[in-house]
Amino acid sequence: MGLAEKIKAIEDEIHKTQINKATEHHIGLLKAKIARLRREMEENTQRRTLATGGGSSGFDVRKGGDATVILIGLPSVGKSTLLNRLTNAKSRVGSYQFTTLTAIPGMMHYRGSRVQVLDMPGIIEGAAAGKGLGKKVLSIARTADLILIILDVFHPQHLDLIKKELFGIGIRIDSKPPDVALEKASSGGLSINFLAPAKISEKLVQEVLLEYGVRNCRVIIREKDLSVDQLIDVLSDNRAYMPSLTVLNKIDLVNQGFIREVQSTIGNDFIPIAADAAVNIDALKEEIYNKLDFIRVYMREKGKDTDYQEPMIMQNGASVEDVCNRIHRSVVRNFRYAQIWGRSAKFGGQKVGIDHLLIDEDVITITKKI
Ligand SMILES: Nc1nc2c(ncn2[C@@H]2O[C@H](COP(=O)(O)OP(=O)(O)OP(=O)(O)O)[C@@H](O)[C@H]2O)c(=O)[nH]1
Ligand SMILES: [Mg+2]
Repeated sequence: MGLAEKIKAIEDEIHKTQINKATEHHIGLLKAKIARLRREMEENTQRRTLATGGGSSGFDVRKGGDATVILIGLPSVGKSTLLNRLTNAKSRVGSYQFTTLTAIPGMMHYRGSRVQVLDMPGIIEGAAAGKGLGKKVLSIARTADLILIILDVFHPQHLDLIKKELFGIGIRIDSKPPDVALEKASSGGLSINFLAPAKISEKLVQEVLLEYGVRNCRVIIREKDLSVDQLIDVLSDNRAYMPSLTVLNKIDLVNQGFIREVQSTIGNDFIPIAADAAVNIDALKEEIYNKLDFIRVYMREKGKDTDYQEPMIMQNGASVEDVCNRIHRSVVRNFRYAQIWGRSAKFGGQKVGIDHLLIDEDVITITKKI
């Protein structure tokens, strides 16, 4: 039996099994088996592509800007129209499906930041399993900093489908990696420590670990209500955790009442826009900017005025070291101290070390060793 058939057989078994307390354990284990077989199948395909010299497995996009945002949605929802509104790009717009066939980049300039926006071909149900260009689209989505889910005002229910496809390719939107630490060892067996109540028994944790070939390991579970799916995510180590925004396009075709109706049916926050007529585009830019959690850092060269024209755009949580690395690799090596003016400093001109964390609109001077 091939891998695909094995997976199918286990999936069938899960479908046939009623979910209750008595079968929970069994189903958990079957899920782990499927996840492991899928990974094996992925690895085989990758090996085969390499062996046959089978070109690149994705679109050729060079990353640029301070962050990358990707537009994901079904065909004809208005992704290309939106790209053209947000950036200076000119992606082809068509009244028929699958107008866009590759990744088209554009640069959005907003509040001093440069955000790369990627227009993508539309995805359809089964994308994660390889339908259409789905796999290529979704694998680029994994490398983005933010996913914009674009919905057509008349098909808001597609949100579930898109979420399912993203999930299927290993993307976990709007969630953090489960707090589970694995300290692998060469002997000593498995020791499992629950530091929070979980939905999964110690025995199931053990069996899932064994399914993944982990025999000697100290496991520390801090995640509250850890499920078997989350444990599988931890063990699969190819999951991408990233934020998302949902956009409802073509609102020019409906009235306010209709939009409120959508709000109550999809139970998800969204930003209503009309890409074509440029309605609410600035509000969307603002949301994108906020979601990317940028901070602006102004450079002041020793003895000179602060450069307020071109702030350095960093992600929230950036340290002085990150700023140094943005300037040049050699800066860290020659770093002596930095001086800060702004909210992260106790007083203007405070001397700080390389680990100091910056806050939006800080001014910084870096002093190097001579
Ligand atoms: N009424 C209305 N039509 C829109 C809006 N935005 C886009 N359209 C139309 O919707 C159709 C599809 O637009 P595209 O931007 O090509 O859609 P897409 O999502 O890029 O489509 P694919 O590349 O095929 O996946 C075109 O006829 C657009 O003119 C909008 O805000 N309102
Ligand atoms: Mg398009």
